[in-house]
Amino acid sequence: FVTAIDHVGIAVPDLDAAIAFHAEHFGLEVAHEEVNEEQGVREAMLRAPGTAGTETAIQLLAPLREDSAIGKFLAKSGPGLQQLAYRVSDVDAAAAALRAQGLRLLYDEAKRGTSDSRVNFVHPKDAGGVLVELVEPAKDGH
Ligand code: V0V
Repeated sequence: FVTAIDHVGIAVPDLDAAIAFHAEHFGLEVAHEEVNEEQGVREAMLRAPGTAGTETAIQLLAPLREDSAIGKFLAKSGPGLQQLAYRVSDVDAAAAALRAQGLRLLYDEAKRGTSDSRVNFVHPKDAGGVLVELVEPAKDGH
């Protein structure tokens, strides 16, 4: 049910500084920026120049609060890779299939992700130490 690698997420203490770093050294461009209050993040999606918008993105995640997922991750592990996100066509079906295989999903119901996508996560302890996100993009093509 995975149709693509949607993005790789990096926890950063300062979003603007991280955007500038990736632009200066790697030439990545900001395709999208938003605040997700529920997740406690300010985030940016970066892409290589000239790519159409469906290729794998780099997601920079900065905490809005110390007690958020990213705030806790930074306190414990410092800046670095925080998640791997698989694109799926139906996040509810994907979550149900993985639950049936004995993996723990973090949410009973999908939550709102970037650009009105619907997301759920596999617990990192059930996925080889990797926080795996499942992303169902919004139907209007965001
Ligand atoms: C924690 N652990 C990780 C981890 N975070 N391992 C790999 N990758 C990570 N990102 C390890 C941690 O070191 C512990 O290992 C163990 O898992 C349990 O951690 P914990 O301290 O009990 O739990 P917390 O409080 O650190 O929470 C971990 C979880 C939390 C994964 C439950 O981060 C969470 O709810 N994440 C999902 C939401 C999220 O990440 N939101 C921000 C991105 P030891 O020490 O016991 O061995 S928002 C987003 O991506 C959006 C909006 C989007 O893409 O659309």
